[in-house]
Amino acid sequence: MAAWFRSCVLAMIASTAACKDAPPAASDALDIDAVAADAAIDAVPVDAPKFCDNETRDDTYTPGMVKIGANGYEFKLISSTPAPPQKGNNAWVVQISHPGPVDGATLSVVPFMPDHGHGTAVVAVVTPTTNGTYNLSPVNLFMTGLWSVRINVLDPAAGNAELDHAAFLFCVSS
Ligand SMILES: [Cu+2]
Repeated sequence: MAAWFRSCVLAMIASTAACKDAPPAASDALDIDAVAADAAIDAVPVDAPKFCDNETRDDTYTPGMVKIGANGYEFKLISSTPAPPQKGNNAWVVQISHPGPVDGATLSVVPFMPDHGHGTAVVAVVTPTTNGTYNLSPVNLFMTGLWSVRINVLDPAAGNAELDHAAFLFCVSS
């Protein structure tokens, strides 16, 4: 959001200045908490608790985040849609490298809730693109809570024996 619009909203909340086309002076917004302003803009209650607020075991989603498997494969989460991952179906793009991009890999995707001891019946379809990149969809996180999404690189020449794996940990509130 444009800074001037944010400042404009802040000014409206504060009722300290008329909201004009021009950006208001910064002093108009000095007493307004930025979090409260964001919440007001999004029409979300400021202090609405989220299930994941106190979760500390999860990863912080960042586009391009990397996990290295025990056998040296690199798993890069290029993107998640939506981002960060949310409850329900997500579409992921991952890049596998070892050390260069690995095309033609056989991947499997295993979402699992460690606190509940279950996964999902919805199987992610793996669609290779180029440069070691694969589309995984849907990554089904159907329940609120902590999910481990394990990505396995398998060797079809050896009965799909696992070559390496990595897990991304995300908590979904809604
Ligand atoms: Cu569960």
